[in-house]
Amino acid sequence: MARVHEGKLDGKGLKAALVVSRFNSFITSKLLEGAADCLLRHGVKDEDMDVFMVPGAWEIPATAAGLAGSGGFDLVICLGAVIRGETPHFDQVAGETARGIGRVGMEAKVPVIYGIVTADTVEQAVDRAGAKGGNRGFDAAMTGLEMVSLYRKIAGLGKQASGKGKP
Ligand code: INI
Repeated sequence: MARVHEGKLDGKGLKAALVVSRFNSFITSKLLEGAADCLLRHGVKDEDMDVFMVPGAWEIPATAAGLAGSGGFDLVICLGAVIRGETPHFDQVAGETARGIGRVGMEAKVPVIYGIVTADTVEQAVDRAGAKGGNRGFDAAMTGLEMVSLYRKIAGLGKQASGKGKP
């Protein structure tokens, strides 16, 4: 039987950085509430969460890169909202933000989580920020907790394979 490896949802002792855009703050403030709620419920201490506000989604990837490489955090959660109805250059902002966060995540040693709401209308965005469709911030934080745990398991397997860890 194959071995299955999965992360646990345990935030005890974790330090989390949350990068939050002020653009569409009526949405992003709800995403932040959802993410913080999730982290607190899973054992992350309030004093171990740091929130970094940026002007817009465009600024999120570079900020996340700095935080992920700082060595001060176990995970980085990116929260923003890009709404097509309000954004003539929706595709550029949404596309580059997604690509940027993805690239930062590939290069980082800690999980960098994509918690950006992209929506055609304000109503859709509101739905995804805690109204009808759940809260994308909460979901992003859950993903972050799981991935921290999985990365640690993978690192443990690596040490074991190279003979540096416990058998
Ligand atoms: N930033 C967002 O986070 N969401 C948007 O919908 C948005 N719109 O509509 O343009 C937006 N623009 C600002 C952008 O992210 C940068 O802050 C700005 O271009 C300065 O670099």
